Amino acid sequence: MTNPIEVLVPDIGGFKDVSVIDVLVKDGQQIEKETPLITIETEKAAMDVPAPAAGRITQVKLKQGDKVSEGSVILLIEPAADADADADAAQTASAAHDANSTPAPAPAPAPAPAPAPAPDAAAAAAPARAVPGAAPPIATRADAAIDESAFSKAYASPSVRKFARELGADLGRIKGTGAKGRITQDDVKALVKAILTAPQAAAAAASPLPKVPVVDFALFGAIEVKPLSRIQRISGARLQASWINLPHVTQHEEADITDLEAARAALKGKAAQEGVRLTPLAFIVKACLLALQEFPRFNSSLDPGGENLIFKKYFNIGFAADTPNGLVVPVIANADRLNVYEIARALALMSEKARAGKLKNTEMQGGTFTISSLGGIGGTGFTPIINAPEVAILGVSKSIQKPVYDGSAFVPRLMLPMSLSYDHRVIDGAEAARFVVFLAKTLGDAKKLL
Ligand code: CAO
Repeated sequence: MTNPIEVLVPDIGGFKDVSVIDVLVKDGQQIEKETPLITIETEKAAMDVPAPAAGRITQVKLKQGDKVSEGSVILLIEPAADADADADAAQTASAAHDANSTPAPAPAPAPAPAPAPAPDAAAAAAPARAVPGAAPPIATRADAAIDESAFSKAYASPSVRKFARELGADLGRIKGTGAKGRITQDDVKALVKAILTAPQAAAAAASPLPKVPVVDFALFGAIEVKPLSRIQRISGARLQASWINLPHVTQHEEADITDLEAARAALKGKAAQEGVRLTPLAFIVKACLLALQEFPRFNSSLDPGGENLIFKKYFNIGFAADTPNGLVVPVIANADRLNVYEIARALALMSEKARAGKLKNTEMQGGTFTISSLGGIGGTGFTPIINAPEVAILGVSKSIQKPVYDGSAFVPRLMLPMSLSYDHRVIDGAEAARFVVFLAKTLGDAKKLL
């Protein structure tokens, strides 16, 4: 018998201050090697941390709700006599890992008890493999499609959260049937069953995507590898999901904003005195709101089964904001209740917060239609990707003076290029054309927007 040793949180892929959602053992308990000790929940996955050796737990150092990072002490254990070698290996390798040196040789880790992880889970689990024998393999379960913010807010017990993680079920999509709306295990099962029996899921399972070739770029010259930012990783997965799942069509149109710009120029100075930066985008948001009210289908979403259209009676406008950490989409809630000055104020306030990384999750949720404006930068047109489950997005490019024939002569007019991408399952081409024509007409009539 040896002195108690500390069992530490192993490398968890760089995540810090991760929540302990379950403590699975207690003081005095005899455990086997690989017995799950705690469950931690990163934004990507729930993971069980298993015991590095068999023995008797002398003191559990963590409780549910604690935050941990790599190296946090989980518990003290008196290793069983025949487990000393494992325990020594675990300790030695932990120390070696802390010092960033090569890990001590140790027996190859036992295979992870969990099913083969999804790609995201594989990334989270990779560091554990990089230190053979140092930390025992971690069972990870993840689902890239989970809305982490909604998941974390869902009203459910730790065991139900764990169960949902195991199945890759998004708690944020479940309406609890338990006491006070608490989500039960049966609710999670019902969601999974609904997804599995949906026709789309069957189709998706039957047609895995072909893979892009893997190239070792270093064979051809010098390279430098930099990690994507957290925002880029999250938005990248969502953009890809939208691109793959929604049949996109982009409808282009130009709006004559000569008169609107004249009106804006006249109002800009006074607005600035009141602290409002009146950019073209505020008027474009206003025009979109009028168009959405005229064409409610553009403010709808398909239900997950793809059989019903959900018309939203509120108008929350998201706008793409370029930030040093990547693309974010702040949402102006109930924008239809605001005048153009209030919209301009909201745009300025939220883009400033976005760039400072201070947007709350709630300020990026609930959007019903998105605008991506690259007009301040340039370009003549692009193909914006729909912010699914929304069904349309307006891309705006830089306005430019163009010669427009007025029936007798070419006259200079300020033209604003617009690119409307829409989900062709929900919106027909003719309706999309009507939408952009309406939008262009509205933007041509400044009085309608003030
Ligand atoms: N045509 C010509 N000029 C335009 C214009 C347009 N369509 N839109 C804006 N401008 C002008 C503005 O008037 C402003 O000029 P002044 O300072 O002289 O008034 C200047 O361009 C810069 O505007 P801005 O970008 O600061 O403000 P905005 O309200 O137009 O946009 C925001 C705010 C947050 C949308 C923008 O800053 C941004 O981040 N754009 C990038 C969005 C993006 O990355 N989209 C791609 C997403 S991937 O699909």
